[in-house]
Amino acid sequence: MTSPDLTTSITSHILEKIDNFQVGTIGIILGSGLGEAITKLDDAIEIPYSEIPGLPQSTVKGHSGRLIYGFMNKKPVLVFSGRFHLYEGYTAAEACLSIRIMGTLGIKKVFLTNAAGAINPQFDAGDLMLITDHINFTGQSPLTGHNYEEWGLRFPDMSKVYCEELRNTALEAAKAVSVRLERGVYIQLSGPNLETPAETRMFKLLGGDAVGMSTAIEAVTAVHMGMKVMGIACLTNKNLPDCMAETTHEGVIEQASKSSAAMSALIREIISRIN
Ligand code: 6GU
Repeated sequence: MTSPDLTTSITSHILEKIDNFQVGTIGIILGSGLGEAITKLDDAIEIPYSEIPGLPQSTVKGHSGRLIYGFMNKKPVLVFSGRFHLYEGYTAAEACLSIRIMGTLGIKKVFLTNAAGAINPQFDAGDLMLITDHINFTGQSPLTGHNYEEWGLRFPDMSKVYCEELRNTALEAAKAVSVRLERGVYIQLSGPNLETPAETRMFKLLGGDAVGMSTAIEAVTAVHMGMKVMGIACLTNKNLPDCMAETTHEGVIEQASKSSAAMSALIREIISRIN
């Protein structure tokens, strides 16, 4: 169970190790295979998840499980390298604990990244996709159960989940660093199995451009806490219902890792443009 008491106890452990934690810190969650996307932070402090009591350990290969605080172009960032997924058995609320921690620390802007399958046939493996909106197809909400008023409203609005200003900044930044950045709707599934051709066809009909196993519930949690959200999917494979290629976790990680440099350049440029 997550609660303000639990997150406050976790953040006090974190703040013991990060004594210069600054107001205005940007929060970042790195998805599968993207652990290398943020390596060179100035004055970096690294804390393995295993050293933070109360934090679940991420069990997936390609997720290194550490918290990194440091500076990028003099701007403070807190990076969760490794996330918690529904398919590991966590509840939706537990899977979003990183967001609750960020909110409790006073973080107001969060960048969510992930590895996703492209279902828009115009998109290529290796492209990055700015998330314009999402469909939470997991059947679960991270807000199920008691609502803590100090966190947010019982019935939060979801009409503007992905901050328009951050999206515009991302598009300008992508141009500046010559990174191809598609735009589209991300569908979150619970996983861990990938999709059948019939499911992929359905998700296309529903208006999806990419599918994955994270992010939407985190975005919901962040909006619940009043944070501004940006999402970037790294498209690791094409999911075409009428010529289905096999997708392997190893292939996903390999492609995400190849796209880490572009993701890193883009995030750095976005951060340099944020006041
Ligand atoms: Cl094709 N599907 C899902 N659900 N998640 C993925 C993926 C596909 N590719 C990377 N992550």
